[in-house]
Amino acid sequence: MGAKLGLSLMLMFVTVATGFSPTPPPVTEQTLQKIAGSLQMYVDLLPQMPKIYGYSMEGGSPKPVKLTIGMYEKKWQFHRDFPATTVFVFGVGADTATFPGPTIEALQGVPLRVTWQNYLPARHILPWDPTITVAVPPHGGVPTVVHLHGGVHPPQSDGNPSAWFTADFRDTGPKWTQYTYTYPNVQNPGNLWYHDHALGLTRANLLAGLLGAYVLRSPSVEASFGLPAGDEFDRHLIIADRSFYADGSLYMNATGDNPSIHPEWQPEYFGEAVTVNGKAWPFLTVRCRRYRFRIINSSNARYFNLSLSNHLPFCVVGSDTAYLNKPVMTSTVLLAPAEIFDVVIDFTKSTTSEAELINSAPYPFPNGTATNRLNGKVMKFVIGRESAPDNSRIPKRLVRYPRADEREATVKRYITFYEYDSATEKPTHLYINGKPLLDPATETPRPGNTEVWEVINLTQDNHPLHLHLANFQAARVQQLANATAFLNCMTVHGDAVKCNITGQAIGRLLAVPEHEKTWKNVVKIEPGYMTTVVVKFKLVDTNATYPFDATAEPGYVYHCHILDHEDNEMIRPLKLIN
Ligand SMILES: *[C@@H]1O[C@H](CO)[C@@H](O)[C@H](O)[C@H]1NC(C)=O
Ligand SMILES: *[C@@H]1O[C@H](CO)[C@@H](O)[C@H](O)[C@H]1NC(C)=O
Ligand SMILES: *[C@@H]1O[C@H](CO)[C@@H](O)[C@H](O)[C@H]1NC(C)=O
Ligand SMILES: *[C@@H]1O[C@H](CO)[C@@H](O)[C@H](O)[C@H]1NC(C)=O
Ligand SMILES: *[C@@H]1O[C@H](CO)[C@@H](O)[C@H](O)[C@H]1NC(C)=O
Ligand SMILES: *[C@@H]1O[C@H](CO)[C@@H](O)[C@H](O)[C@H]1NC(C)=O
Ligand SMILES: *[C@@H]1O[C@H](CO)[C@@H](O)[C@H](O)[C@H]1NC(C)=O
Ligand SMILES: CC(=O)N[C@H]1CO[C@H](CO)[C@@H](O)[C@@H]1O
Ligand SMILES: [Cu+2]
Repeated sequence: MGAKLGLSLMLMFVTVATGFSPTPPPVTEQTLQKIAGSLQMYVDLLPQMPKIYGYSMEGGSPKPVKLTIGMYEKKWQFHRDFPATTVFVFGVGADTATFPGPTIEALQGVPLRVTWQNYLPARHILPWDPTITVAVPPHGGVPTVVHLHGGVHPPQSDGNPSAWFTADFRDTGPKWTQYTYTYPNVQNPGNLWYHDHALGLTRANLLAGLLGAYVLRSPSVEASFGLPAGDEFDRHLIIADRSFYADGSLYMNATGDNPSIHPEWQPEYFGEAVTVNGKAWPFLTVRCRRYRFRIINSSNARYFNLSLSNHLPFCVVGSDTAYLNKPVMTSTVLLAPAEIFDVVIDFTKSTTSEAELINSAPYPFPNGTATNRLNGKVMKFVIGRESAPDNSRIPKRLVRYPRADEREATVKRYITFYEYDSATEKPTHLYINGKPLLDPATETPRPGNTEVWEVINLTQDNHPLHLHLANFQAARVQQLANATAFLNCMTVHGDAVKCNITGQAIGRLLAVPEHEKTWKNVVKIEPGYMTTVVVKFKLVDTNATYPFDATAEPGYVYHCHILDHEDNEMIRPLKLIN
C-alpha cells in the first residue's frame, strides 16, 4: 500500500509540473442539459467525412500505398448555433482534419502502411487521472497510440496501450517499437474503425475526437450482393454522445466518484447531446429509395437502442467486421460502445415524409436512467416524395461463415468481470479475473486454435467485451442460479471451477439476436449471466492461420469497450504463443 501511495504522489507531482489538469468552472447537470436543450434539433446537415484511399489504382490495378495521418488540435463546429469546440482529431493535415476523422477505404488483399503522427499540444483539453495506471510522458504532451478496431494485423501494429508516443515521438511508452504500422487487410470484408488506445487515456482521447471509420472492401465477395453503393447511398453514421460548457468546450466531469482515491476518474461518461458524424442531432435529406448505413457507436459508455419513429425496419446485413449469413429484418438494434451494425433502410416503404432515429437505451445499460428528450434523439431523415432510381437490392444470402461451434474449441477459459467499490458504494476500479493490466498474461492462445471463453459478469452493468486480433461470437447466454453465492465463492477461491460454475450456469437462457450471429469484435456481456463465447484465432472466412507472427511482442490486449472501464482497468494482455 505504501509503495502504491508513493507512486501516486509522484505521478501527481508530474501532473502538476506539466500543468495537465485544468480546473473547470463549476457546472451542474442542469446547466449541461440547458445548453444542450437550447439547441434546435435537425438544423445541421449530416456531414460525410473525407475519404482516404488505402490503395492506388495507378496502372489500372490496385497497388499498396503508405499514408501519413496526423492528430491535430483544432476547432470544430458541432452545431449551427453553438460556439466552436476545441477537439483533437485525425486528418491528413490540420485544415482537413475532422471530427470523426477521415474514412479510410481499404481493399482486401492490398496491405496498407500508415505513419500516425502526433501534432497535439503540451496540455490535454480534458481532465484525466494521474492515480490510475496511465501514460505520463516525462516531457509533457498528449500520449497517443492508434488501434485499428477489428483489424487482423501483427502485434507491433496493434496500438498496444504501452506503445504510446507524444508529438514528434519525443517520448515513447515502454512497448513502443515502430513509427509505421502495417495493416495486411487479409481478413474478410467489413467495417472497422481506428481510435486512440493510450494507457489510461483512451476515454479522454476518444472523447476529444481521436476516432474514425475504416472500411475493408472485397469486390469479389461483395459485388454480387447489389447492396446500395457509392458515396451518396452507402454512408457511415458515427454516433457519439458529448456534453459541453456554454463556451463550446467539451465537458467531462473532473471530480471523481471517489475523489480521495481517484480525484478525477468517473466510471461512465454520458453526454447530453447526441452527435452523428460530428454534428449534434443532424438531419439528412434522403431520396425515396434504399440506403446503406454503417452505424458505429463511438460513445464512451452509452448504449443505443435504435429505432425509427415511423417504424421502418432496419435490414441488418452485417455486424462489426463480418456480414451476416443472410439479411435480418428488425425494428430495433442495440449498439454497445464500439459495436457496429451495417443496415439497409428502404425509404420507399415510409408512410411519412420524415423519420427520426431514436434511442431508448437506459444508461447505464440495462437498468439505469431512462432516456430523455435530448439523448433519446439521434438524427432525422427527411424523405423525398418522388421515387428515385434504385438498382440496388437486398440479396437472399450474404456470406456463409461457419456457425459458432463450441465443439471445435480445444481450450476453455473462464473470464470474470469484477467491480470494486469504495465504502460509499461507488466504483473505484474494475478488473478482469481480479488482475490489473500489467500483471503477466494469463490468456495465451495458440494461433490457429478455436477457444471457448466463458465470460461471467459479476457487476450490475452490461459490458461490451472486445478482443484484439480474434473474431468471436456468443454461442450461449445463460443466467447464474445465484450470482451472489457465486461471487462470494469467487471472492474466497478465485476459481470458477472450484465455485461450481457448471452447477451455477443453469438459469434462464437468453437468445442471441439473429442479427448478432456472425463473427464479431464486440459481444455484449449481460450482468448475472455466463456468456459462452467461441473465439477464433485464425481467419474466419478461410480458416487460414495469420500470415504474420502473431506471437511477437508486445502482444495484444482484450478489454471492456466502455472506455472509462478500460482505462481503470478492465483490460488484460492477450499474448499468443506457439
Ligand atoms: C461530477 O461528479 C461528482 C462526483 O460524482 C458529482 O458530485 C457531481 O455532481 C458531478 N457533476 C455533474 C455536473 O454532474
Ligand atoms: C455505444 O457504446 C457505448 C459503450 O461503448 C454503449 O454504452 C452505447 O449504448 C452504445 N450506443 C449505441 C448506439 O450502440
Ligand atoms: C429496445 O427498444 C424496444 C422498443 O423500442 C424494446 O422493445 C426492446 O426490448 C429494447 N431492447 C433492449 C435490448 O432493451
Ligand atoms: C434489471 O431489471 C430487471 C427487470 O426489472 C431485473 O430482472 C434485473 O435483475 C435487473 N438487473 C440488474 C443487474 O439489476
Ligand atoms: C444466494 O446465495 C446467498 C449467499 O450464499 C444466499 O444468502 C441466498 O439466500 C441465495 N439466494 C437464493 C435465491 O438461493
Ligand atoms: C453445484 O451446483 C448445483 C446447482 O446449484 C448443485 O446441485 C451441485 O450440488 C453443486 N455441486 C457442488 C460440487 O457443489
Ligand atoms: C473452416 O472450418 C469450419 C469448422 O471446422 C468448417 O465448417 C468450414 O467449412 C471451414 N471453412 C473452410 C473454407 O475451409
Ligand atoms: C442480473 C444480475 O444477476 N446481476 C448481478 C451481477 O452481479 C452482481 C454482484 O456483483 C449482483 O449484485 C447483480 O445482481
Ligand atoms: Cu465495462
